Amino acid sequence: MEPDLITNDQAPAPFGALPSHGQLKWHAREVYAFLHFTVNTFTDREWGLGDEDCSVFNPTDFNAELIVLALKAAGMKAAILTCKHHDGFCLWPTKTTEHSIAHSSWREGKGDVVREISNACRQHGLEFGIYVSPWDRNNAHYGTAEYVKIYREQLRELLTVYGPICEVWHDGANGGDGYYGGARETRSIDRRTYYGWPETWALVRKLQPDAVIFSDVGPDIRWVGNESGFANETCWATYDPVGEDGGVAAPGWTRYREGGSGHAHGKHWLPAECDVSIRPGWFWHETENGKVKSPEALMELYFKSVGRGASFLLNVPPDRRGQISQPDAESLAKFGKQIANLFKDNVAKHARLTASNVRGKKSHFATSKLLDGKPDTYWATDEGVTSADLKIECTHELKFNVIRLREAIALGQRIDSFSVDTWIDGAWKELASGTSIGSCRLIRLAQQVNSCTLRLRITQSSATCIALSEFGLYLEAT
Ligand code: FUL
Repeated sequence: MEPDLITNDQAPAPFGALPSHGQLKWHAREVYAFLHFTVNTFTDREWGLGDEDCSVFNPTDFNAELIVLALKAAGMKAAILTCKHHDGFCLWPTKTTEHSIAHSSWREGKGDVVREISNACRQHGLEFGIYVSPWDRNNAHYGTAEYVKIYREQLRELLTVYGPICEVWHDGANGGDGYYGGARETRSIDRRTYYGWPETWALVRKLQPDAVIFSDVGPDIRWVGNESGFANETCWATYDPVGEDGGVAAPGWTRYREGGSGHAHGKHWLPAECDVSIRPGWFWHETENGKVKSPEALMELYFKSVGRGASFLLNVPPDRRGQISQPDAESLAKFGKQIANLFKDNVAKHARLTASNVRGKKSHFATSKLLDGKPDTYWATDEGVTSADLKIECTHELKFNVIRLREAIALGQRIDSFSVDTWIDGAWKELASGTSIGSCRLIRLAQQVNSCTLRLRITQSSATCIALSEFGLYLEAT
C-alpha cells in the first residue's frame, strides 16, 4: 500500500479483518506448485508405510533446475516441496532421524533435495515453501511428547538452513497405522491438543516472520475443503473456523466444508488455498502418464480458484528420474502461455471511466486508478456511499469475454455484491452479477461481448465506503 493512500487522513478507514504483510504477499502469488516427491515415487504408493528402506529413494537423473523451469513456464510464483510426507522419509540430511536421504544410496548419501530445489527456485525467481507432515509413520516416538519435540526440530532445521521460506504447509492427516520404529501398530492422537500447534506456529513466526502458515484452520491460509482445486463461487477471505464439535478448531478437527466459502466479514483474514494434482494421484505413477490434466482443465481450475479470491496450488510430481514428465511439462507450458496471453492487454485501458461518486473529488481516489495495474491504488467513494456506479465508455467497441475486479484488500474486504451491464439498443442489459470480490474476482462469460458502453454497479458494501483497485476487460482466445 502506498503510504499516502493508507496514512492519508482522507483515505478510507480499514474495515474488519485485515491481511498481514505475509498474507498480502501470498495474495500476489496466485498460482504456485506443490512438488510431491519421496520414497512413494519409487514404491508406487500414495501413502508410504514408514518401513521403506532408505535405499529405494534413488532418482536416476534428478535435476532441480529443470523442475523449476517447468513450473516457471506455467507462470508459477513459488514451489512447496514435500520435505517429509507421512512415511517420515526426510529429503534433507536431518539430524533428527536416520530415516532420510543421508541414508539413501542416491549420491552416496550426500544429496539434499531441499537444498537443490530451494536454490533453483531462488535462482529462477520463484519463492520456496515446505510441506512437513505432522503424522510420521516411521518415527518410533510418534504419539509421545518426544515426537513433538522432534517435529519442531525438523521445522527448525528447515526454517534456518534454506533461506527465506514463503509458506509452511501442515496437512491434516493425523495418526493411524504405521511402522513406528518396528512396533507396527495403530496410534491415535488427540488432534486438538497433541501437536501443541500454538507453540509450533510461534516457532515458525520467530524463525520466518513473513512465511504464511497453511493448515485446515490457518492461522494464515485455510484449506478450501476439497482436493479438487476449486473454491465456491462466493468465497470470502475472512473465516472463523470452529472444531467438529463446535469448540476450538485444529488441523484435522474442523468443519472443513465451510472453507469453500469462508464467512462474510468474519473476524480473521484467512483466505482459501485450492490444492489439486495435475494427475489423479499426488505422487508420480507411470500408470497415470496418460491422465495428466489438459491446459483447458487447468484454465478452468484457475478461474474457479484465483478467480474467486483464492490461490491455485497445483501439484506436479517429479518422476523417477527426478524431473517433470513430458506430458505434465507440456500441459504446464501451454497453460502458462494461455494465462499470459489472456492478461497481457486490458482492453478497457483507453476507455473513459466515470463514477457516480469519487471520494472528496480527489485525484488520489479517481477512477483512473482502476486501470493503472497497481494493486495498491484504488477508486474510493465518500463516507456513507456504499453503492455506486462506474460507467465505461469507449469510441470503439470493446471486445472481451473475461472481466476482472480487485478490491484494495489492504483496507479489508468491503464489497458484498456487484453487477455488470452493457448498453444495448437503448437499454442496460445485465451481463453478470456476483458477491465477494476480495483480491480477485474473474467472470468468464459464455460469449464474447462487443460493446462501447458498460456499467459496473457496486450494489452493496458493508464498509462505510468502497475501495476498488482494478477494473479489467480481457479477451480469451476461444
Ligand atoms: C493430504 C495427504 O494425505 C495427501 O497425501 C497429500 O499430501 C495432500 C496434499 O494432503 O493431507
